[in-house]
Amino acid sequence: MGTINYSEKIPNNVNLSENRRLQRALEAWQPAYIQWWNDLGPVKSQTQDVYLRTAISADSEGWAHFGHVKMPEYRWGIFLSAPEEDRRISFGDHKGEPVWQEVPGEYRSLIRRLIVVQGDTEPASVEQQRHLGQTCPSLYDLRNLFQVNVEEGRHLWAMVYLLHAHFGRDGREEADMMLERHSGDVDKPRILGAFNEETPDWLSFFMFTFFTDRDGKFQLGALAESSFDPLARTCRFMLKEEAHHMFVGETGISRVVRRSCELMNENKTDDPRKYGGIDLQTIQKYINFHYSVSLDLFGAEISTNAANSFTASVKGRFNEAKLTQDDHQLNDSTYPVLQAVNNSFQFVEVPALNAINEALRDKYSKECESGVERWNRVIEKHGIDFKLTLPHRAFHRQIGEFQDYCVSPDGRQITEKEWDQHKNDWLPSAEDKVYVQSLMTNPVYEPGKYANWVAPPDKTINGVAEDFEYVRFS
Ligand code: BYC
Ligand code: FE
Ligand code: FE
Repeated sequence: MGTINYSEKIPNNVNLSENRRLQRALEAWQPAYIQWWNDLGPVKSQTQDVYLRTAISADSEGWAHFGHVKMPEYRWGIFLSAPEEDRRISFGDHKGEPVWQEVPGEYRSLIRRLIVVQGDTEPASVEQQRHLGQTCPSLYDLRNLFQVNVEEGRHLWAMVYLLHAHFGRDGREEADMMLERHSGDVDKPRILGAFNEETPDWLSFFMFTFFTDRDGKFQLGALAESSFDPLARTCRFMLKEEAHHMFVGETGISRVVRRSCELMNENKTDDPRKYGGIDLQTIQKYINFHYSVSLDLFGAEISTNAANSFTASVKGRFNEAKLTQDDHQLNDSTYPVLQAVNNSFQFVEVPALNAINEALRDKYSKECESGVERWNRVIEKHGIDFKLTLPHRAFHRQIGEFQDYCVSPDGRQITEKEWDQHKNDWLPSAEDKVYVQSLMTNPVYEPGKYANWVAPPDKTINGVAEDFEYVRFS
């Protein structure tokens, strides 16, 4: 199962050559994908030779191989985690039954919709990040950007494989549409809000990989519990790659914070902007923005869609099979959901089935919280009196319970007038964005060198030397 066959046109570990029809259909989609990558993937990456990690086996050991790869020669493929023997459904109406190798007719459109939404985010993020290579703060960062981009491209392959293999003609049509919708397109936008926002600078990129890729982790974790086994196995493999994306975000922000603190201390100032750094207040505003748009990605707090997916045994909770606190059907349990009540917010117990999205969001928020604490330790270590925080969960929301409320970062319901007066104190203003981008007008291509606004990483990739040439230009 483990080894991936790279001698085929489409590398895979699903015995693609034994299913000629499917193989031909995917080989017909492949040129459209490559065309999309050339048109909307990383700009001017065609001549670059990048030190990338490539999957060689889907086993837990040895699935990654490091080496320089010419970007146009990168091989995207189809990799599923090994099947679990006699895997049983762990939740919902079908609990206890064997998992499904084919899609049950009654759940066809439900499952297809989830796969399409998941798949749509992957190429969207590549589109959002396509210009960043030209302003990279180092070769190390450039390499990480490309690593993330090629893997998101592969995640699209993962979903397209499922559509082609299990959904016939409408699956093929959905696969084609993945390359027709584009991030920020007025006529054919990407499906979910955050994926139509811009990622115009590296601070945004680090925020995106910390906050938005982490939504990916939790959504994939819920889909990895699915009774539709091919979906579960695909998501399990994707999750292994996700860890690195979030690492890029967490360490990226940490390095920006550290550099800002260094500039403040070296120059005895509380305004690192004077010395080409990013002030902690601006970092806070970026956190406020990216956290709030990422919270929206979990859907409405109270959702019958989510209840239906759970009851149908199609989308579970995070780590569903390992949860021990209930019967995995949630018929009688309740869950506290924050709601707007009389000018304030209060927790209200609602049927747990309807609060599946909110429960996932809560787990997500906890993890974000730990990241913020780690950044605060960096600030503390420099003896600076400043704390980064996550904004209140009702702040700046476009989806769900709070979408019609104006809320301050500390969770007060305010008037629209007050919101307008303060929004530039809470979210990145046009000036902040111009400033951040002004730091990043030129790329840093010299091995071992870093832009002034960001500290070098603590560790190199795969233990290489500090002045390693992660990217070569030809
Ligand atoms: N923007 O009942 P509700 C990743 C729609 S990220 C726009 O709450 P549900 C990645 C919703 O579609 C992970 N629309 O919905 C990260 C629904 O529309 P319909 C991506 C939104 O189904 C970085 C309606 O509002 N994967 O992998 O409970 C880089 C009613 O809402 C939004 C997934 O999301 C929004 N933010 O929950 C690369 C997993 N939120 O159907 C990659 C698959 C909601 O009534 N998707 N709506 O027309 C799902 O599980 C669900 O679709 C959602 C929504 C959790 C997103
Ligand atoms: Fe992804
Ligand atoms: Fe990701």
